Parts: sequence; structure tokens; C-alpha cells
Amino acid sequence: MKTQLNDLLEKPHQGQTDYTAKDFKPNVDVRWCAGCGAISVLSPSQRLMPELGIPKEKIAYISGIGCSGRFPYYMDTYGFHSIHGRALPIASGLKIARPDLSVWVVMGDGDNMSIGGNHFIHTCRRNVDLNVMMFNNEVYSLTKGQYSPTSHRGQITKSSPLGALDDPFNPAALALGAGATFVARGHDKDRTKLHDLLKRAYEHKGVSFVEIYTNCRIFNDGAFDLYTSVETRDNYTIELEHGKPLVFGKTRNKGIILDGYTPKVVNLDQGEYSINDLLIHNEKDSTLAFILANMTYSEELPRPMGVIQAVQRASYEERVVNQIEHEIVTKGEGDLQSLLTGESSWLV
Ligand SMILES: Cc1ncc(C[n+]2csc(CCOP(=O)(O)OP(=O)(O)O)c2C)c(N)n1
Ligand code: SF4
Repeated sequence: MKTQLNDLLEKPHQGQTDYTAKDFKPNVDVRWCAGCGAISVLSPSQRLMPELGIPKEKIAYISGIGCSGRFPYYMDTYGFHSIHGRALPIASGLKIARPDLSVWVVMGDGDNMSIGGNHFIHTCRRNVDLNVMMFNNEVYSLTKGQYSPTSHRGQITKSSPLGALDDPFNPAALALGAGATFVARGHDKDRTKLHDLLKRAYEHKGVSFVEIYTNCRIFNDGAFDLYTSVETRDNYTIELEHGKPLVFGKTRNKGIILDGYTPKVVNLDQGEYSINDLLIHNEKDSTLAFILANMTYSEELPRPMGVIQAVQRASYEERVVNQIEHEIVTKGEGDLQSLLTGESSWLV
């Protein structure tokens, strides 16, 4: 009798590309808690896949461990739920072996910034063409509410009952510092913007890092309400648009100017400043990207959302392929057996 795997291998999707979002919804129950922010990332992802116009067998979702790690079960594509903190090396290996695949990586903030932190910085540095989604809920959820590297100072959790003592990583600034070419931020309460961000991530050649604020209802409920709820978000966040002035506020009456390298909020309805005085967003400007990313934890400044940086650099797998091709052209195909036995070998 044939195994399921053999069936699958014998019946690939044969290059089919005319899918709908429904084709990416598997017939399984979503086991996340009702109202978990991670659920909000599913429909933008399932809507995006048919738009890419690529066959299903060319799409892979790789996750680490955590509540977020269940994501590949809920996307009817290929992929796997890997091990804690190791989704990026596994996804990098896959992309290098199969550069034709669209590889998506899903990790929690604990998974990616703590046990996987070293892999994260080197994946950014190498610019592997991966689409990395980090579900940031500022807590370890699967292990029941311990504080994580993105928990804020003073945060009361199961492992910090007196308040966390350390300052959090700023994931966007960390990614920029490590050399990521595409860095963006979105949140679970705006699925349309999330869809657009994921599309931009896909279109970007090289590593794309999208930090997604996802509310954990059980262990850190409301952590991002100020930045994500319809009532407050206009005043506490700023939507970045390439080539457009940095304007925000419920009535779009506030903006950002640069005082030297320091961003400052100005009022546009008091006559002193107009929209023409405001800082213009430029995704290609890495110095500006750092300034924007560093606005994240400021109490006076709005929190940037959208694409912070999108610059181009050759991707790692491209360099690998080029290097191998170059060696074959200059030295010939090579022979594995003679490489293994070397110039001098002996029998024992
Ligand atoms: C090597 C290893 N160490 C520790 C664990 C225990 N563990 C499972 S999930 C997790 C953290 C999950 O937090 P996060 O990555 O933020 O994901 P979330 O559950 O919040 O989505 C830890 C420490 C493990 N599974 N494997
Ligand atoms: S514990 Fe939190 S992160 Fe995990 S499924 Fe429930 S709401 Fe989501």
C-alpha cells in the first residue's frame, strides 16, 4: 500500500497557479485561543498567496516553536514546524538548496530574539531571500507567560512577578543594525495593511523582516492597544509612506520634523509649521531608517508602522549559485569521489 507521502510526491500541483484564498485554508481547526492576534495574520496570508501566481509546490512556511509555530498547519502549502529558535537556519538551507521556492518564516519574539537571536542577526547580515514574519506579543505564550526579550521594563509576568528588569530589544533597530535590507512593522488589527506589507516583503529580493504586533489574550492582553485600537492609534502611531511627509494624528494635524538628527513632533494647526516643513519618508535612506526605528519606545513620538527600510543588495543564495557556477566554469565539474579520497589515501 502506498504511503500518503508517496501519494503526495506522485500528485504534485503540476504548476497550477489559479488559486483563490480558500485553496490556502486547510481543513483543520485552528487551535489558537479565540481572539489571538496570530489568527489575524492568516487571512492576509491566504489572500496574498493566489495573488503571487506561483504554484503551491513552490511555497513553504517554516516555523519555530511557540504558539506562533502552529502557523504552517493553518496554511495549505508546504512547510514544517521546526525546532525552537532554529527556523531561520532551516529556512536558509531550504532557500539555498531550492532558490526557486518562496520561503516564509514564522517565529515568536522569544523564538527569534532569544534562542534564535544569533541566527536572526546572521540571516539579516547574509541577506538570504526569506520572508520573515515575527509575531511579537512581548511574552512567551506557549510556555505560559514568562517574559521575553521584547517585554518592556517593569512588565509583570509569571517569571518577573516584581517587574522585568531589562530593557527590551527593538526588533526593527536590531534588524537594521544586522544589515537587513527590508524592515517593516504591522499589527493584527489592520489586515489590509498587513496584506500590503506581506506583499511588499514577497516582492523584495533579499531578507524581508516584518515585525507583527499580535495580541496574546491570555498572557499579555492589550499590550499594543494604544498603537492598534481604532480609538487611539492615529495619535500614537505614524504610517510611513515612501516619498510622503510624516504626518499623523486623528485629524492629521501633527507631523515630524528633524532637529539635527532628532525627530520632534510639531503641530500643524497653530500656524508655525505647515506640511511642507515635515520630514519626508525615504525607504532607501538607511540613516533615516535608524532614526525612525529608534522612535519605537519614545513616549513623546508616535510609533512608526509600515516599511521602514527597503534597499537592495545581492542575496546570499544568488552569491552561492554564482560562486559554484564560476568554479565549474574555471575548474570543471569536479569529482566527489576524488574529493573524498583526497590526493593520498590508504586502506586500514
Ligand atoms: C530548545 C528548547 N528550549 C525551550 C523550549 C520551551 N519553549 C517552547 S515555546 C518557548 C517560547 C515561546 O515564546 P515565543 O517565541 O515568544 O512564542 P509565542 O508562544 O509567544 O508565540 C519556549 C521557551 C523548547 N521547546 N525548546
Ligand atoms: S496563549 Fe496567547 S499567543 Fe497562544 S494561542 Fe492563546 S492568545 Fe494566542
